[in-house]
Amino acid sequence: MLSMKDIIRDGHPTLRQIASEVSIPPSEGDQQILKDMLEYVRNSQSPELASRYGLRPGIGLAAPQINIPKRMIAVHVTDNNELLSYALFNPKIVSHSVQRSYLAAGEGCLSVDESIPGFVPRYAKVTVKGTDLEGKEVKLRLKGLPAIVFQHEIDHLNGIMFYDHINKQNPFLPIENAIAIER
Ligand code: K2U
Ligand code: NI
Repeated sequence: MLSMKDIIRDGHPTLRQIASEVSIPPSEGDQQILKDMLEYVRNSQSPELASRYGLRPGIGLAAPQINIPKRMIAVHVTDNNELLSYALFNPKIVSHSVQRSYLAAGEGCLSVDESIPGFVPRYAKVTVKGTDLEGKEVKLRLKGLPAIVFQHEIDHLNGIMFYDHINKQNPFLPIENAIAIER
């Protein structure tokens, strides 16, 4: 079972690497890693397990965060009472809206211990393609918080941290033509 000791922190070079494509069909080893990542995200949202194992709650996790520079992400998020739970190999944003969105409360990251305030501009809608644990191609059309989570996680595969997107001069500068999303 993954825990916080497996999660590398800001400053570790792996977080700034471009992660490598996973060969498909995925190996048993890669499948196990991705299953463990999804299990972490699920466990972290259980107050009992989170406190018992000292897990910081997360709604997503990318393999570089556990020092594995491979293109694998896990997302487990409830939005408007709908649960989206995905473990994907080689996720890719294949199209996106012009319109932007952002979390009104800003973003955090399991690999960043301190809070870094500011608006993080994201695409309001994205279409993501990837391969699931069974090796099947999936295509997801996402908006709202799920769209933000997937962009946050796919950024991790490209060595991008959420705070890279924050306006340095004015972190809370209103983002034009953007939807503010309350968590
Ligand atoms: O990748 C990660 O570090 C997990 C991130 C995912 C995330 C952060 C901000 C916005 C979207 C995704 C977080 O630690 S998950 C914590 C969290 C929980 C609920 C809402 C937002 C962030
Ligand atoms: Ni993160």
